[in-house]
Amino acid sequence: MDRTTAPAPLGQGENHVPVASLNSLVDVERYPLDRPESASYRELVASARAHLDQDGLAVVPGFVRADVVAQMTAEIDALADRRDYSRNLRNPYFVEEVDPTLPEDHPLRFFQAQSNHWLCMDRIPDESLMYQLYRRREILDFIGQVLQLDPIYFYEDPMVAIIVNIQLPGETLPWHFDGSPYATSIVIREPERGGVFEYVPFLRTETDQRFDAVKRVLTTGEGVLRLPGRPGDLQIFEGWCSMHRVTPVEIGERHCLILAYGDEPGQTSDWVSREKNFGRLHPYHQMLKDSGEPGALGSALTSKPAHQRSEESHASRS
Ligand SMILES: O=C(O)CCC(=O)C(=O)O
Ligand SMILES: [Fe+2]
Repeated sequence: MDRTTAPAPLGQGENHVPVASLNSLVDVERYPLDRPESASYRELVASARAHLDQDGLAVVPGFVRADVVAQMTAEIDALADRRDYSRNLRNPYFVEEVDPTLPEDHPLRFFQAQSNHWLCMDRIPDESLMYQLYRRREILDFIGQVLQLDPIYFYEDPMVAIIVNIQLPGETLPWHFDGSPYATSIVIREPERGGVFEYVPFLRTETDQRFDAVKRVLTTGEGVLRLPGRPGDLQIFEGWCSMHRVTPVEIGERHCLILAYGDEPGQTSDWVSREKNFGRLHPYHQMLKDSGEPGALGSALTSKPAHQRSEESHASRS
């Protein structure tokens, strides 16, 4: 079922009653998301926050129940013909026009082949467990607590509020910084070989792009960490300051569900980047385009979005 109306507001959960219970998705004995007042909930949040601050990455292992992960895999497979394909040459900053006087080995001139498939939200039915999980208020609140985003909102973009990164053999998302401060994801399927998430935590800061350090990562692999993506783990990641990639899948498929949130109600994304990434527009983005909204290709070279530019402990690290 496609969402074809524009702008397809999600609303912020007040009137929306998800069908799948929290405990059917997440084992609440292990992760007490239903008891935010409990000491164990506060410990869970504090531990995830500490990992995010120290390592740039918090992992909640086995967050999604194994049988739900299996059903999500089936959902993704059933929607195989609704995937969008994306293929580009890109540098780590998603900047297309680069000053030709920069040295040849400057990271801005480091263009890499990217190819993958996306399953966008407007192709994902409301009834799917992926959408139901996204819309659980307790999960939204938990992520808001870890990110210290209070209030936190569902993202309102009809294509990317949730999205699945699907990598088939040979497909890769090369080294990049995200344009948004944090990324929240759940690996649903791991390939048999390849498709490894690699990252360098806190590689740049808000005041220093650290191009020399970025260049060393790109050319020598200095400081690269690898994260074994276990299906069902929830990952909360500092994608703006930590460069990362997903290496080419060699055998099998990698499916990763990406969940987006906002610090304000009603946030959507730019139509230009949607067209560039997916080769098509949702009617909502088409409406923006037709109405003369200028749009601009998102760039991860701009400063970190304002709501995260606070007293973060790592901001002064280099
Ligand atoms: O699939 C993943 O684990 C990460 C995807 C990613 O880095 C992105 O969409 O920016
Ligand atoms: Fe990313």
